[in-house]
Amino acid sequence: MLRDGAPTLVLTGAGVSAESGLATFRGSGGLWEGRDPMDIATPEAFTRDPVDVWRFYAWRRRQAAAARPNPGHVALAGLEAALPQFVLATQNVDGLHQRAGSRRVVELHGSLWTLRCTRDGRSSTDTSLDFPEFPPRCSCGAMLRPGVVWFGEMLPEEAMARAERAARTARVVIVAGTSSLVFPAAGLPAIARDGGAWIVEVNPEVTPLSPSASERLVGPSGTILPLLAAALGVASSPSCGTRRARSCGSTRAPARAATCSSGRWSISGFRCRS
Ligand code: BJW
Repeated sequence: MLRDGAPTLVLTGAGVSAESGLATFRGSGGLWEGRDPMDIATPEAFTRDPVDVWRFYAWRRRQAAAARPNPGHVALAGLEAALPQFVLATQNVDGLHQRAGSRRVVELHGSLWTLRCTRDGRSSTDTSLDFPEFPPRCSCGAMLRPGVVWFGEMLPEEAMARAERAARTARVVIVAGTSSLVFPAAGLPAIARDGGAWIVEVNPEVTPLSPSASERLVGPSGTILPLLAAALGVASSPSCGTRRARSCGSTRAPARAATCSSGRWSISGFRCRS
């Protein structure tokens, strides 16, 4: 289907950035291990202690800035260049997809690199790593907040609408590096499945999506996604992550796919379950 240029939606989560050295949210070594996420990722927490919340996000910004896109990010940028109808919806806020060369990125949970005025709601891009004070202030004097989506907040309307549209029209959905626990993002594959799409999950662990996935590619996305791209003739060398990826993402390479027992392809070396 991918070789035929079928409309494709990719949904990514924190696991895709794990091999760039960024911690995931849940599981062992998770970002909030030992600390309840609800302590930090809620508007209530920000109201209660904006300085604490801001110190956490300032640390996240420094981590993300120091990280490099990994071969999984680069492979997805290559797929975008190769597929005419391709949408990448990410729950990640780190900006690594864009730094790998992806252009059609829908940021469902906002961005670490956007700040929002708590008075008038206006957003601006800001990449600074040091703030003169916590919380940082807007020019109007009001507090700025991180431009991310916290629990209990609505997702950006346009981003969600684009992702839902892509889910309704997709024939292939690749769900990579997400625990599929957080809604409404976790509901996108079901929308696509109801429309008859083929759902491929890329994850070393079982998730709530696993039983209903059409195919499971069990392993790290930094290995599997480049093989998937290579199977389509799109190379994504690990070194691409440190360069502008659009040029290297579009290089042709020999395919390395084998046929799976389910009648579809699988990637040699990885388990394929349907
Ligand atoms: C690898 C790997 C490798 C590791 N390769 N893989 C329906 C039912 C129940 C509840 C709700 C519902 N609808 C809405 C809700 C409430 C809530 C929700 O979903 N709660 C659940 C916890 C149950 N949702 C919301 O509040 C959302 N808002 C909303 O719906 O508004 C309307 C509404 C409000 C209230 C009630 C009803 C409706 C907003 C959600 C915002 C999420 N925000 C966060 C923080 C963003 C800012 C920040 O980054 O700080 O987003 S929480 C956090 O979780 C972050 C992530 O984007 C998100 C998802 O996590 P993700 O990416 O899946 O990471 P992990 O760590 O969970 O998983 C990593 C995975 O990678 C694992 O599976 C590993 O195995 C794997 N992995 N290494 C591949 N190398």
